[in-house]
Amino acid sequence: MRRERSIPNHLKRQTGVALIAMLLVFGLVVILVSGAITRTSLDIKKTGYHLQYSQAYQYALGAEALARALLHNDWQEDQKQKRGDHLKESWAQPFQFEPEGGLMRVQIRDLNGRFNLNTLIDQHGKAVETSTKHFERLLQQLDMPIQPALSIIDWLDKDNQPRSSRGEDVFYQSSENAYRSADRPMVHPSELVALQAFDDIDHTQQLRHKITVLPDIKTSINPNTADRALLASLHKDIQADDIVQVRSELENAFTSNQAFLEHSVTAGIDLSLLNLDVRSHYFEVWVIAQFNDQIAYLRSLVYRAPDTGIITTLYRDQSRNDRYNPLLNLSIHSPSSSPSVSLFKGNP
Ligand SMILES: [Ca+2]
Ligand SMILES: [Ca+2]
Repeated sequence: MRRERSIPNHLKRQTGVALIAMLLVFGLVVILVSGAITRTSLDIKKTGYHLQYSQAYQYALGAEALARALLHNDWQEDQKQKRGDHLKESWAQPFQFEPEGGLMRVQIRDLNGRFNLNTLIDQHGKAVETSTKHFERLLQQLDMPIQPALSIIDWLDKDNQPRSSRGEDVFYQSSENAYRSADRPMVHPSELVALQAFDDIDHTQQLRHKITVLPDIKTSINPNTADRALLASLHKDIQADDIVQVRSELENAFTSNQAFLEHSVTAGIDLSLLNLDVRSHYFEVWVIAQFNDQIAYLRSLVYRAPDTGIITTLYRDQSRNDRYNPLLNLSIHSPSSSPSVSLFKGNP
């Protein structure tokens, strides 16, 4: 009888080692391939998000272009009808569009209806007394201390002589994170936080809703769009509530500077030192645009030239979570009642 030859032990061990090695290689290949698949899938997702965000941002830019067209058309109508700018005009109403796969919400704000902090200094970087007094009256209207006006002027003016205990380098360099005062016009309203003029952060936030900073130190205030507090700050004898009521009753508010200055609401009040104009030139365009899951935020500062109506975008800010974004807490009417595409007619 033939006996089967048994496999020698050393050969059995070698077969086992080869099997384990093969399994290890196979395992390694599986890990590498699954890693590559995961990375590729993440890359595809990332690219997808990026493309969606790009589309959302393009929608935001489209919304800004629409706002610019609206403002230019308004200028043309103002020229024809000899009127200024007021809050019942179509540019002042928030609106919403729903393009394919997305959503665009837009709100235009008139910045000539706010106090421009940069008007506190002149072209030589020196404080302007009329503006200082005006700003102090505004702070009083808002039940705030007036001392911070001096800190703000210290931040803006060219010299390094403190007008207040919270001003100039001597104050900012004693901070834990030392820095220096700007000594030039502000470029963003958030500088208000850096200059620490107010003890109470609520005052800083409250003031942000009332002020602006524009790249022009001689801007005017529009009595048709200024709010009650700003109107009341124009002069100690002015009755802001009367102005608000009268302008809301008039079809086109005050249609000229003369109409405002000769109206009974300003009778006997000398406003000649103030720079008032019922036509507005600086606007901010707030946009929230969505495409699929991605949302783009945009705040654009635009300038409308008074003689040509040509609109120039001066800067764009894409900050998310901006607490001053008016669109975040706003109910907006549907696209069916929003301005029509005829807006594009006559766009510069
Ligand atoms: Ca207008
Ligand atoms: Ca200074």
